[in-house]
Amino acid sequence: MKTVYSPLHIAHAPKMEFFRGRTVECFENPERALRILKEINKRKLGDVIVLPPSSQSDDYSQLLIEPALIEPSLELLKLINTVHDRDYVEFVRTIFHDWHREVPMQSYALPHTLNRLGRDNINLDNINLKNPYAKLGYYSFDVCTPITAGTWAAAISSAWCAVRGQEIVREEGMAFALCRPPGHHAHPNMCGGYCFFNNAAIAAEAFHQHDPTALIAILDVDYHHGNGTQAIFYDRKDVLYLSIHGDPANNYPYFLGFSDEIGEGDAEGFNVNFPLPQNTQWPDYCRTLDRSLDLIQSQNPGYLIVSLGVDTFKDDGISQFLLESSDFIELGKRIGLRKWPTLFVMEGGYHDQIGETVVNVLQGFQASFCASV
Ligand code: SP5
Ligand code: ZN
Repeated sequence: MKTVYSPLHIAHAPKMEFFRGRTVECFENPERALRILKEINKRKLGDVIVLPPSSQSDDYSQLLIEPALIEPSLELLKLINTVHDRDYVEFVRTIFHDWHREVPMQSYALPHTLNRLGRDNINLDNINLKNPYAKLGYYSFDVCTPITAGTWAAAISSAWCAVRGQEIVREEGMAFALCRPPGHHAHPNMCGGYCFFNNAAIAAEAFHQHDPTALIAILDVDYHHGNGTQAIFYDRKDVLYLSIHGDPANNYPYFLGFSDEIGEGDAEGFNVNFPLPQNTQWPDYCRTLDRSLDLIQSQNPGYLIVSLGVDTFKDDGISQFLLESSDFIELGKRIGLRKWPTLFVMEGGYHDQIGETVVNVLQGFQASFCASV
């Protein structure tokens, strides 16, 4: 299986996030993607396609010093704009610059006041979006998603990996987009959960543009509910979203991911949540996985996108499922058995075996996907 990767993710490396009321080092760090890349090469998963940083320049070192220089191609920007509001995209592009003028000593921007006041009948004309604190609070839904000078460059190249992966899936039936930062928590107009652009949703829109009649299924196996992906496709019956995750009653993101969220209007039934209790092990997980795959099968999908988080691993730093490393091989195999053209999009996973567990999924998939029946 081919991997799509961009080294520009390294430009996004914030120092701190809030955890249990304290500041700690970010769980979501460049090391994660570097570990996965290393394991892909070690186990010879397949070619790694390294995206050039931009249409203007091939010089990574300069872009890492001056990451704001990166400009997405018009094609990529258009795709991002099908999922995200234009003013939000502009916010991601410019907020660090605004913040830096206000707080020059602080290397990352974080909101302190979130947009909760008068939420539904707010008079937008009164809000001063030129104020960086107002702007940060307006476009964020949590305070664990710091923005740095390199965040825009990294977020753009992460989305690009997903779009390029999507092209490979249409040609070859499978691909792995090694996206970083992750995407599934990002809403049309809000960042959160370490996510800025919803890479899986952007890939889904790209599939849709090339093949408007095909049903696209998104199976989200990250430990956390993909609130962003759910929100983006909640009224769409051409995109079936299913998520298996830690019960939001006691887990991030707390306010979405319950089983009675089923989609709206004629898209009822096209959003499916499977919240599972903490300490869930493979036998229960696997039953839910097979149920999800059967549900997808019943809709005869044209493409599958897997939002691949491996924070379901037993030693993950922020999660409470108990999957073993070998369970990830089985997870991949069960998906591959279905033989749908499949794009894997990297999401979460915060432990030392992130490389091993990710490649286990991908090699498991490949083994059953390529096996003749
Ligand atoms: C992409 C992704 O996996 N994002 C996850 C964002 C989670 N951020 C908040 C983490 C809060 C963890 N709560 C820990 C409870 C410990 N018992
Ligand atoms: Zn997660």
